[in-house]
Amino acid sequence: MCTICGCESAQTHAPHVHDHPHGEGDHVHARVLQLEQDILAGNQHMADHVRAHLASQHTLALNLVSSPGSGKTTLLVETVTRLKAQQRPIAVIEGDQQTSFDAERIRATGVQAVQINTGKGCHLDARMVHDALHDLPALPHGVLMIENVGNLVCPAGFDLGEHAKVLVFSVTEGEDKPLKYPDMFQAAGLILLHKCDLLPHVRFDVDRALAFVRQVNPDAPVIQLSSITGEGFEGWMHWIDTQCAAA
Ligand SMILES: Nc1nc2c(ncn2[C@@H]2O[C@H](COP(=O)(O)OP(=O)(O)OP(=O)(O)O)[C@@H](O)[C@H]2O)c(=O)[nH]1
Ligand SMILES: [Mg+2]
Repeated sequence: MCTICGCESAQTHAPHVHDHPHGEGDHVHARVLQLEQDILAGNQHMADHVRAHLASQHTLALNLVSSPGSGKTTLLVETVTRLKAQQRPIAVIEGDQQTSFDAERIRATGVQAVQINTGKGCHLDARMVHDALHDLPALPHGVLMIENVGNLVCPAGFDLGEHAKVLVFSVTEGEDKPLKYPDMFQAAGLILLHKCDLLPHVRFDVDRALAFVRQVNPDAPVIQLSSITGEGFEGWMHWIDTQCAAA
């Protein structure tokens, strides 16, 4: 169950509580709150375990989050191809509600990928990442890329044991997304302004978008890039290098 949007569990939705006799609503609320706290505590425990395991191997884990179709898989295909050429150990965990399309796109580059299908679920959780790691080789001094389910809300609240959330924000989404979905933008350690090759063709004011980003997250670096032209990849690969050195 998602503790943020309540998908897969209608019991978390407040309107049901109004059907109960006086006093019982409070009791239901308390139980729901307790359940949410237990789920998040369980996830945090598992995320800490994943993080410790990855740290023992000096493996950098990045959690790519975004709205659907912002270009995460295209970006990953380009990124893992470059990391592979540097002889860096690398693997990918792909999260989608359905299909193995994205894992197949990664495997076509010769890089190992595990596909997780969340069904009705709207995000990956740490248990899913933990279990997927059993199907991947160890990546000493390497990089584990995790592509989360396309969703700008719930993945913000779930630690997967990653070193950083990387938010892919494409110029086709409109400048206002940082203010509409502040939790996700606040949670990001890096923001990639993606599909910049489209800037001459779409109505998107980069300065306005960056000002909105700064309102909710003054610290995260922002890199403008395109997976089609390769613009900005130098900065992105350099950022990964510095994170690897820290890991
Ligand atoms: N112009 C342009 N198009 C891009 C770029 N990156 C990806 N696309 C296109 O954007 C669309 C979605 O790309 P995906 O990589 O599947 O996006 P995604 O975020 O992985 O999508 P989901 O996994 O479904 O959330 C495809 O048509 C890509 O060709 C880019 O840098 N520039
Ligand atoms: Mg994808």
